[in-house]
Amino acid sequence: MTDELTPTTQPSQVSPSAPLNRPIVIAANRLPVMRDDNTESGWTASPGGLVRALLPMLRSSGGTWVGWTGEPDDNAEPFSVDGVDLHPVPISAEEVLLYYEGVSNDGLWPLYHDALRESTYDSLQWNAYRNVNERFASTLADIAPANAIVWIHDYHLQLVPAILRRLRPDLTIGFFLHIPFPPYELFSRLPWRNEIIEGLLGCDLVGFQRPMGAANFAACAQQLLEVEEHNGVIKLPTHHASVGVFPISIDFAEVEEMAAGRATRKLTSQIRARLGDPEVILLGVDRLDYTKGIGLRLRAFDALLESGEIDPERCVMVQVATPTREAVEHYQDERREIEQLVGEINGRFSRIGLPVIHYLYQTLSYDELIALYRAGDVMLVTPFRDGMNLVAKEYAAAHIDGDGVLVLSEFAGAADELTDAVLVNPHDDRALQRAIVTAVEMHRHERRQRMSGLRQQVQRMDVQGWADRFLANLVAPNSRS
Ligand code: ADQ
Repeated sequence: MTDELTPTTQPSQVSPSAPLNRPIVIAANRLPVMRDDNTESGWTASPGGLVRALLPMLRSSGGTWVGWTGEPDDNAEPFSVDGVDLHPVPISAEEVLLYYEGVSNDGLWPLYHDALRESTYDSLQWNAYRNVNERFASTLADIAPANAIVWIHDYHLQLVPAILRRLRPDLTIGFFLHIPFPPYELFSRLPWRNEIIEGLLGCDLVGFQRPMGAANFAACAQQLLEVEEHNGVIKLPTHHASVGVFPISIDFAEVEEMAAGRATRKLTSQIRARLGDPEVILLGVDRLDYTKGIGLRLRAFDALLESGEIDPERCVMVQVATPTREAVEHYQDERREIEQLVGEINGRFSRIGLPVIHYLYQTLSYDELIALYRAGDVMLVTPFRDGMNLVAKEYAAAHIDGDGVLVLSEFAGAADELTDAVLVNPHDDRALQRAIVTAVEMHRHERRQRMSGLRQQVQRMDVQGWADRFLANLVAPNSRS
């Protein structure tokens, strides 16, 4: 069945068109802002490439972003930040538990990531998910101007497209899934599998990070709803739903500019000095999520210290783990396991004043992060499964010195594009250890050659290009009925 999917298995090719001249409304679980008492509105734009790519577009199209403020029971009125209109959708404290922590982060997240942890399926939670999706859809139906483009983001809002199409058939509706879409064998476990596929098929265009996600979705739609897919288009009685591949990226120019700044250079040398000026700094930067394979890389480092293949007097590891989803039990377990591992390894291989692993359970500022990337000689990105992984791309963009080695899991979406990384199957412990040694020992000439390839790729396919390509495909005639 997936053989018919060849046309959707490459990143979509419709080139970015002229400005769309149509209002755009974005919907995502979270609004792109954080509370900030130092500003007049009390809000400031959140950092991150996605926000930076989409906000200017909203500003120029007079569009709006619809989402939750992040605070339970917040009935905030619509407001503006930096010339962009923001429309809050209220979510109650109970819905945070059921829709957000429950279905989204304890049900869909593990299932969509290879079922790495047991998912919770609970009909009470599902009712809350449906209610919140209905609320988003009716808010969008109320505020979207006639013939607007609505672009919905991620796994929290998979029912919104179909509900919205029923309410407002004049709209052009797109959806982008930031995480993987699982194969039928896993997806079919979901008690609400048909409802989700029906929800997504309400779109004119459904976008995925990798060809496999697009193929899995089309296969699930064919199996579960008996629809026909040809050349990436599913013909439905009401409209045509297209399926495409749009690998997300970062704002390359911005990261490069930050990396080149004097303050960053100073911070980078301070970091190296504080780490004891080691020959090699190995770096990991992730949300503390069980999908990211933090434990795998710590165990690989441990084995290499034990065997003597890595010398603790030459190499140190820095692992930054951002606190995330702390109310969900799987995340509490993961944190305990990682912190125990760090303690055990440091206990055996550190010297007074010189730990072999520097572990931070913190959210850093973007400037600090870029300085850290610059300081890192070897970046370890070893997820079991990841939609894309922007850290891998940020690391390459930050290395304006043209040096540095990226060790990258084949199971991150970024592996499709970043073929100059040292690609590895992180489930294979010996292969992961070998990849780390290869990176540490790599000759300067090869490091520079590979880094140049990585940087060219990320520069060529940046986040603005991603957004332009998605929108150009969304309004292209072949994606509409
Ligand atoms: P995430 O799972 O959050 O995103 P990722 O793509 O790596 O994963 O993005 C993380 C972002 O958080 C990066 O931009 C990074 O700079 C930032 N970050 C990480 N640690 C930080 C820290 N300690 N302090 C401050 N910032 C930190 C989901 C999917 C990914 C997909 C993205 C975008 O799971 O696969 O790449 O969406 O589609």
